[in-house]
Amino acid sequence: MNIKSIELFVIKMPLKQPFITHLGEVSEREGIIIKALDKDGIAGYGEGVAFSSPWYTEETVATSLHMLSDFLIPLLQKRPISHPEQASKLFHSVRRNNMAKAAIETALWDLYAKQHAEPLARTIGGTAKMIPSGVVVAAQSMTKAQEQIEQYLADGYKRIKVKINPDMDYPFLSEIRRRYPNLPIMADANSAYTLKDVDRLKALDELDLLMIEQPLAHDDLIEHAILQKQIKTPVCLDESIVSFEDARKAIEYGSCKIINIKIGRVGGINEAKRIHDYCLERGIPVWCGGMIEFGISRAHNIALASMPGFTIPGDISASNRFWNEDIISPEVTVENGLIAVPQSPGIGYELNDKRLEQTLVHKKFYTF
Ligand code: OSB
Ligand code: MG
Repeated sequence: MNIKSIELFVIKMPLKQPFITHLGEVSEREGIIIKALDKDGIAGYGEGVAFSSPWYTEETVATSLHMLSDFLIPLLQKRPISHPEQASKLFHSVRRNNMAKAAIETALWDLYAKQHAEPLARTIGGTAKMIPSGVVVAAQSMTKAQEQIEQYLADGYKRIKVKINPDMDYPFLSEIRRRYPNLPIMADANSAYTLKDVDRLKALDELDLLMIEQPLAHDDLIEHAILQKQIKTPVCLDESIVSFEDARKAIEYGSCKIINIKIGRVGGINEAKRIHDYCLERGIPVWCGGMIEFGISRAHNIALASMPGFTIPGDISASNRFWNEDIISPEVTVENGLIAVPQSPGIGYELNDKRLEQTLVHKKFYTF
């Protein structure tokens, strides 16, 4: 791929308002932006989506930097590749660390698409010109959540996801359902329940939710299968799916009826595509999850979500859902609940150098 250099930028930005779940609160976001430059001066961008602390997966910004600097970039320096699909094999000797792998793999995909002067969406097999956008409400109280829902519906979002836990489930969701009888609503529990809560979860069946996301432990496919047999609401898995193999097993066991695909969590676009293709063949709907990300990752998500199996609106909201000013230009916007898939080469958004500079914590440079 003719790579000349790779640059890593660690950035930090406050969220417009804290993102609150039963696992904790995110009020400031650190992230890693990767720029892969080729010998002709073409730049591909990727984003590392691990958080500052390991609350969602075991990775952090610091572990990602370690993996990138000490293992992944040296592997690429030693053995140049000619297509981003070869990255999975190249990185095979490094176990897990999927978000670190995805950070660099997605930069290679953007670079490859730009080298071939085609939109990334088309390069990876995406067909949709517009994708439906969903938004996540993660607030401390019913009142705050209510305010946010009002705002997001006014902004044009057509699908709402709310975070739930045993202290905020049936009364909360039934009140939202009462106010918005026809709104597509989904609930995300981020593993807040155990099988002892089957009756609580069964009670949600009457609320006509699109799905319940990750009700049980992050690593338990068997108990999710037991739960799914007892509730009508489709179970969707997020944390439990970190690879194609996980997706295959979850479908075979009947652990879920829907899968949330996050490029970072599964280690890159390659693995995301494999999961997508497998699910499409078996009639399992997929949708693209979010990581409170900056614009580069958001742009990769848009390309991914243009693939035909992404039939449910993802957690791909506008840049201004989280940021006063994003690091890309133009920013991602949502109109009438839809996001236009860029038709210019690569991810179709430019890095906003001024904003990158304002939010920069430190940077590293590697030559090839
Ligand atoms: O569980 O899907 C999740 C954010 C951070 C970590 C995990 C999750 C989330 C979200 C919001 O639900 C996604 C977004 O809108 O970016
Ligand atoms: Mg989730």
